[in-house]
Amino acid sequence: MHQACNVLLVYPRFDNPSFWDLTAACEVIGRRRTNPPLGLITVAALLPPHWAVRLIDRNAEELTDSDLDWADLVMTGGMLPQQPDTLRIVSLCNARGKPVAVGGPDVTSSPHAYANADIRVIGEAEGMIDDVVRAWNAGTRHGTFEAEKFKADVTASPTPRFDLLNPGFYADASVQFSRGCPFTCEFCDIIELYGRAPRTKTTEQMLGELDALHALGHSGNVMFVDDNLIGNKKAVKQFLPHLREWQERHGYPFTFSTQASINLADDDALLTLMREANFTYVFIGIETPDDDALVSALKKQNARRNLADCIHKIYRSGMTVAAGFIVGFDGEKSSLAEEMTALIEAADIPLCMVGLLTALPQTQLTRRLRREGRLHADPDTSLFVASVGGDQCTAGLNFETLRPRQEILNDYRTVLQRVYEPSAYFGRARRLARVLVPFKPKSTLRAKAVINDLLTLGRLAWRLATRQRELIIPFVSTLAACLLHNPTAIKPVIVQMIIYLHAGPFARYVVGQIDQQLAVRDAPDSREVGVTAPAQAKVANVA
Ligand code: B12
Ligand code: SF4
Repeated sequence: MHQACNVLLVYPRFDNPSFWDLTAACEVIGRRRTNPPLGLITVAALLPPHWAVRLIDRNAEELTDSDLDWADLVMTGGMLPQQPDTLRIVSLCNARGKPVAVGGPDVTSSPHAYANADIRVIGEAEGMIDDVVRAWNAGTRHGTFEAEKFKADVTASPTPRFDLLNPGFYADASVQFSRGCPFTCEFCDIIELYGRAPRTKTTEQMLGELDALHALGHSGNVMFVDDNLIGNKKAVKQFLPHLREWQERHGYPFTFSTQASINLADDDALLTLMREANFTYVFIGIETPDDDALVSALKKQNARRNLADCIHKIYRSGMTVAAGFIVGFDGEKSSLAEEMTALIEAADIPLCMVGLLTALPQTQLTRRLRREGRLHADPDTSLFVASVGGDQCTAGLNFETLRPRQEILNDYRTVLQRVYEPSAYFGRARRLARVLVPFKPKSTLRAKAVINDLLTLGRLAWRLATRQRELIIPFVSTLAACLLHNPTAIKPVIVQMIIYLHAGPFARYVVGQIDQQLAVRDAPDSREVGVTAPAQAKVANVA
């Protein structure tokens, strides 16, 4: 029997401020969030077609009583920093007697945290959601459904329900080509959640997803949310020529961004294919310049190579690089702050996400630290977010460190302070402007895009004039240098500058939080462990 069901998908709020919010940058471009909830809209596409589905993204809009009244079933869940709000939504539903199902990466890593949800879905939804629907239709309102690990057939994943999104909310659209990564980095939860054998969608599927976005009127940036787009090089090399043809056929409506491992720089053919498909931005996990630390963290692919040269090679193929760095690895030397700052400067990377090493639930790192008796609270059994805050900037190092903790915290604050000094950040943006060789496809001029760019420039000028005047000189001088030396790089360089509106003040906020941690530890009665209390304070108008 075809039972109807009203499903309300709710994407929980991120409570703590983060480098990744890019709040001020989103405001300037007139959007509310960087990315849409691709997991939930994928789940929506897997539900029976006659079920009515609505989506509320709590990061962009309010969840009201009437939304909840409409629903027969609420489905929610997300990533680790969303755990507190997911639990809030569960409580809200429990209080109203409204059945609630949870799923997504954090439910998969920490199912014990979600014991109050009526239905728990652990793992990837493809191939498993049918069981949930069957049970629902049979009248079951409680249960835990667990997918076999890494077995979901992504070639059977339907086009996500992009139509459920309010396009005005998001800076980027998102698609996903592959799940999983072949490397073994000890701290990484990707390989635990999605496996080490990357599973890829077909070319037809991907082009179908782009057709759907295009038909909905989307233009601008599309993020390939793969953790490592080049995890299966053979598959991506087969796909990219088709992506280029699609772009040519449609007048290059999209730029693309993604995440990749550093060995991208070793492959000229791959760089060319990405350039011609119009990839303009890539995030790379560099982590640390310290070879010993890289080896101890099992990130050997980054060790014993000239990392700055690799990044410059990527710039020459037209892609801007943002990078992740981690402080606090075992084996790290006391010269870390100097070396990390020097690498960031030599590689001319403006946007660097620098965090403290965190033992995440269900990772090799957590298992090793547990064996060594070094965990402060076990992330696999405790309420991890409650114990560390779920934020890897101010509340990392949730274990006994090998180097003295103060030394690590001092190094961390030194790196953040130096690389986010306006003169340092804008200096790197100016050097980037000289070396970047952007791809200039013969794209169709779109009135909507031009109007959006003009509005962005207007909002930027207004913000600088009214709220961040100290940045007027760095902005204007960087713009002038770019126009003088390499006007083709103007757009990516402006983007880097807009990002600073959030990243600069946020870095200063983190430095303040670390100073507080250091002050507590330096106090005569401070305990040796446990100064990992989450920074509960909000970044009140950081900008
Ligand atoms: C894009 C992305 C982001 C975007 C934002 C995305 C968004 N919508 O808001 C940005 C770049 C901002 C971001 C930031 C962060 N992210 Co992030 N992110 C991703 C990434 C790369 C892709 C997410 C995605 O769209 N996946 C595609 C969908 C289809 O997969 P999925 O979400 O897993 O959904 C499937 C299943 O989980 C399930 N499912 C999902 N939801 C639900 C709900 C229900 C009810 C059901 C039944 C099933 C279900 O069905 C789907 C189909 O199988 C993932 C990694 C990954 N491969 O997924 C990390 C990931 C989710 N991020 C993660 C983390 C930790 C972060 C950060 C904290 C960064 C950091 N490392 O410090 C920040 C936090 C930001 C903040 N503001 O506080 C972790 C989460 C770990 C965890 N255990 O929860 C992941 C897994 C990777 C990682 N290790 O970095 N992220
Ligand atoms: S390269 Fe990135 S995604 Fe792959 S295992 Fe290492 S940290 Fe995880």
